[in-house]
Amino acid sequence: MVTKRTRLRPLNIGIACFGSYGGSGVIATELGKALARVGHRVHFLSPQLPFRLQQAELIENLYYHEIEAYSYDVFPAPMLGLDLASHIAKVMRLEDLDIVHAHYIVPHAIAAALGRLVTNNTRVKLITTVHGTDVTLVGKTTSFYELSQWALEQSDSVTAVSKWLADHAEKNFALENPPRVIYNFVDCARFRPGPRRLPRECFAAKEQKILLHVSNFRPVKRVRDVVGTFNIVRKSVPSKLLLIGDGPERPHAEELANRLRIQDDVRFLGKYPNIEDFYSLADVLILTSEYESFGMAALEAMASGIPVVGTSGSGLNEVVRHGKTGFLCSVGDINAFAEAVLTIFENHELAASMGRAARLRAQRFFSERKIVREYLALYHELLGFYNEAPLEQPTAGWAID
Ligand code: GMT
Repeated sequence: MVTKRTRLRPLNIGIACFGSYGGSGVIATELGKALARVGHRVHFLSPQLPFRLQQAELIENLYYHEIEAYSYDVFPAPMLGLDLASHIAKVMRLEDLDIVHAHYIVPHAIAAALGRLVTNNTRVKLITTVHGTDVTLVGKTTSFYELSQWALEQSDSVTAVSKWLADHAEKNFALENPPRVIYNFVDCARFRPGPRRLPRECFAAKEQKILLHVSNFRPVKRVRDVVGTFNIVRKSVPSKLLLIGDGPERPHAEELANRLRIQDDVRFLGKYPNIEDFYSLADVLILTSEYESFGMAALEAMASGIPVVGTSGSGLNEVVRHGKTGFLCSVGDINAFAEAVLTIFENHELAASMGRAARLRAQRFFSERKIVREYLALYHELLGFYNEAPLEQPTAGWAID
């Protein structure tokens, strides 16, 4: 097929994403910032200023469109998705968008598809990146299934953050074509091994190891397994558990720590924006999730040179290499998690070599430069700006164990 050649020019890109804490919003924001830095005009559409934008340097080509949910007495609840669709339509028209990139199906991909429908604009291309529970949970509910499936069908391209998630999306929504896998990325300059950026003595004694957990404390994260694992670990190696983030499971995890009488060695530190500071202190990151489509915390830890102990059987298998950059254990098996953590804590050489391998893997497969280029190649391909062969799909074997 011969594709019309069009001279490359800066693109006008709309990004619809969540602004609060969470991996999908982080990736969307970092992608937008990276695109703006190389000259594209990027319009964020979100109800809250994405938190990674709050910390951003001023970038000339970045715009933020706040989506305010209109409320009216007879509305039973605000209808944010509709406000978003309307704003997307407006920005599409006024800013002459080339691309609308929705991160997470509900409500972003649905609103983007609706926005394009009302503008009757067939030139603008819609890309949906599925991130996780939009496929495995929310999009499957009767509330959202039909609209989610429709939004994916309307998208000119659907991408998934892992092969595992691409398979689930294809199956759950009976997609004609499997989503293209474009992995998440990390800024390897920000997340890097190196000098401690916080005083370690404030968190642990000299002889103690530090086990770190980072999440949004939702049930899928199984944070109580983190506490249960630590309870076993600390009996063999003096250590502290630091937990960063907040969410509905936090009180249950705190209660468990109290019940096990280990609360003095477990610190719940809440939300913290400069998370790289904590990776610079940690000896191991632990993620005990029921599943992760990807696991951003694992990648950030790896880039920081920290081995990861996580669960096997989902997207983490594509991020962490079992036995090389950490260990993967069955969901819920806290004895296996503890053994894995202790193996790393007790073997300095192994810990160091895993940390080095983790850093190299993050740089090689998940660097910002590599992945942003993959997204840009996709944009160009959809707009007919390229007539080169599309980038190859990663196949089992290069990022997947
Ligand atoms: O899908 C979610 O639960 C929310 C989402 C988020 O915004 O944090 O998390 C998912 O997307 C992240 C970014 O792509 C992934 O790193 C997480 O693994 C994924 N969460 C799950 O699959 C549970």
